[in-house]
Amino acid sequence: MKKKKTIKRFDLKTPFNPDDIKSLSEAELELLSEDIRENIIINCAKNGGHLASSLGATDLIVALHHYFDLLKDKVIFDVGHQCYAHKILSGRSLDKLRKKDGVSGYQKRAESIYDHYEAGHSSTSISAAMGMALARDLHQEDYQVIAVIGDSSLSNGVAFEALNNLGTFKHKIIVIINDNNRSIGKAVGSANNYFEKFRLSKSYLKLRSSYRKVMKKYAPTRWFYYFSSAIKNFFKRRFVRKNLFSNMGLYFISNIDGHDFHALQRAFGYAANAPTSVVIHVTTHKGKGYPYAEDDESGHWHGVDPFDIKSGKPLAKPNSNSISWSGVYADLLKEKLANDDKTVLINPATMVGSKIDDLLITYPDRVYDVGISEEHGAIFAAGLANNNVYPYYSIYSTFLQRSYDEVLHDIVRMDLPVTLLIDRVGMPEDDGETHAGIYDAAFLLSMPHIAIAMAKDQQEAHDIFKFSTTYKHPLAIRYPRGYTVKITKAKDEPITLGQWKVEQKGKDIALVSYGPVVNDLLNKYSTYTIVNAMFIRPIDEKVLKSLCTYPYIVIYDIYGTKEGFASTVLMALNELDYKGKVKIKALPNIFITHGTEQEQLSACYCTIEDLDELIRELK
Ligand SMILES: Cc1ncc(C[n+]2csc(CCOP(=O)(O)OP(=O)(O)O)c2C)c(N)n1
Repeated sequence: MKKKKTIKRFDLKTPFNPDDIKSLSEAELELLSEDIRENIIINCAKNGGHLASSLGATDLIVALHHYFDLLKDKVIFDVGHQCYAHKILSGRSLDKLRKKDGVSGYQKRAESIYDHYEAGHSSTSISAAMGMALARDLHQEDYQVIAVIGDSSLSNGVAFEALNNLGTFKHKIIVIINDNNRSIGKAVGSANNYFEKFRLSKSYLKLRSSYRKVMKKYAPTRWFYYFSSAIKNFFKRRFVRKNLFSNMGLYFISNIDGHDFHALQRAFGYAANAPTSVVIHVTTHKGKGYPYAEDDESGHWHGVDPFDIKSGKPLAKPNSNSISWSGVYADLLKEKLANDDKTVLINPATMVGSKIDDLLITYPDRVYDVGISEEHGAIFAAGLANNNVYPYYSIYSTFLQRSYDEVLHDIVRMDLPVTLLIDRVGMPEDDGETHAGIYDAAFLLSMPHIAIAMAKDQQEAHDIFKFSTTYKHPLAIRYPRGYTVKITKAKDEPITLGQWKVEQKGKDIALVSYGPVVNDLLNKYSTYTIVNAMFIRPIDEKVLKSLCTYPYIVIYDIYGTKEGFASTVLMALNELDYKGKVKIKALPNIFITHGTEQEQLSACYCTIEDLDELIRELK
């Protein structure tokens, strides 16, 4: 009797050997995928991370590792947040995912020879793949370059610019569109509607997965399954309609079920052997394998903090005495939208993180999620302001980097009353290098006259926001991740442009800082003067002048690089001909690897203890 082959499970507690995947059967690949998903769930529950995207892309990544030689062939994952299975298959452990000394949450060249490019910001993969393909051909080398990009990342301008070039580009790449019909939350815009034509529905994917399982179980049905698939594909290729991609001159393969290894391998086969660039449209189910994430419409499971696997509840207990900074500004926006029917709010694809997604439903005509379109969002705001509607542009500090030119060229140059609400200022924490919120202050300060403010607590946030409602010029309001003490009701304490506050009067040393860390300084030091520079620009010259009698002035900034606020104050003191000694503890202009806020501040020599040491050395 023929011995039945027993299929093994995969012990992913020890590093996976990348070569082992090559000999696996389709049934074994399915089991491997299941085991990888389980490992991803366990490690995201422990460390937090981009759970839903990574679960949805697991089968696709397993198929890529099985078909291609990913040491030689170079795969670029757009953003990189979905590549956890790739990390596991290239022998890495997620045990300390996004923790100090653990693996990063994105592709990272220093981490593995299987990571050929890096990202964190979206929509760069096609351009990068094209550059790498041209370099390959100039070097007369032979390998595939593959860009894996999500449907929402594809809707960004950078990706479209790349596709526009790709149509006439002679150097072959493979683009895989991982279409799960989701962004962080709901996918938006007409590009998303366009994919609807090709998309396989969730229920169809589920049904097809069960059908596939049943049909593949026995030899005769297995044979019928493959035969009928081949006939279907033959006709599909002949009768598929002209579409955006084929009109651009690209070879387009659509309707691939991203959880069907057989279909994926066939599509990869066509693409690998095609003489020109190929775009493969793959439908996947975001969150696959974890029911809460599978059914998630809100975007909660896109990126999560540590949670209990069984209940899906976050491990951190809510604290009724505190409120997140995003929540503080979301509440202020809520009030403003309710009381002023000319207020418009714009956000590029981070509504969930900034806690303003519910406003989309309440004010569909005045609240816009423009998708991953940071440049467009800024100019859209400029257009509104130019026609006397004063918008709020809510955006993460790190993604504002994408809008640099639009803020400078459109908003600031025309002196338009747009208020930037800059979320996630400061240390990038788990996300690391690509997501630091520390560069915006310096680059905004390089532009003429845009006012920049940051509150130390909820009351001040209220005051600064109120100020924004009457200020008729460009204004940037910055706020960090994390939480602040919740107040029941803010008082109306009007502030003026450029106002600083002397929070505490002392002697010998004047400490100048801003933002929530001012509270820590007040807790730590009772004998020094502490100045809260609520406006990073314009600076309060009157207060600064009054500090010139001190022998020492110490500038402390943990929310921006030293080229920003610290340099501005230093130059102002120079103009005032200050005769004392100035010391600066501000963030160095570096890239900061993932870890906790404290670990990162420590790596920047910018903790309160570092400040304390500097102060002790002064005396
Ligand atoms: C330039 C930029 N803007 C915003 C983000 C935040 N972000 C990370 S993933 C993501 C959604 C990506 O959706 P999609 O490409 O469809 O991939 P999925 O997670 O659904 O697999 C967003 C908006 C980013 N990384 N880069």
